Amino acid sequence: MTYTLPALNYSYDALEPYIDAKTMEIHHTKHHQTYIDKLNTAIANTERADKSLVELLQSIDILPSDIKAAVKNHWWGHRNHSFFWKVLVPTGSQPSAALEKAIVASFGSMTTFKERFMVSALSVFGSWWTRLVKDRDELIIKNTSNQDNPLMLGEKAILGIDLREHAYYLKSQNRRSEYVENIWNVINWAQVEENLNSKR
Ligand code: MN3
Repeated sequence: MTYTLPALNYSYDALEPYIDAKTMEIHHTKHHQTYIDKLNTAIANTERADKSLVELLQSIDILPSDIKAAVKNHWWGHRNHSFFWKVLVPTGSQPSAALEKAIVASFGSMTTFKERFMVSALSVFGSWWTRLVKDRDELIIKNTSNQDNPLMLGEKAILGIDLREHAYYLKSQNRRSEYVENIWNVINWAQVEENLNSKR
């Protein structure tokens, strides 16, 4: 099969003023599209080309070594971005009482959770994603590099924020903290809760 760019559930300008329309358009149509194009190129003319995304991942260890790294990076690049678009929503979403309770149980308060998320987002040089992750019965904050995903370690991401400069540079330039502070206004908490309660 050939992978295609998933449509967003909102327009490029829907997250203004917190994330600008130009950034959303370039991030979606250029950066995300490039992962898909490179994934399609990597699997073209292999017997894996007809596999679904999940089947492809499950069989990654038996892929020919010359395409394994490309499939891994671009498959996760595609999946991580698809996940990211869904945890964003035009302003107004609030965490439910149940979700807030789960976050407070692990962090003490929503304020502490956001403070620790910010520290994590700012602390690791070259970090590409900061995530809220379910690890057994606990929620933790975790940074990963490249397009690595906590699922590789058996953990489940329930909220992930893209920290590469292309996610915020047009609006915030070097001010990553401004981007992270702004993003709380457009988090889709209903989706985060769905992720928390999903099987994987
Ligand atoms: Mn990105």
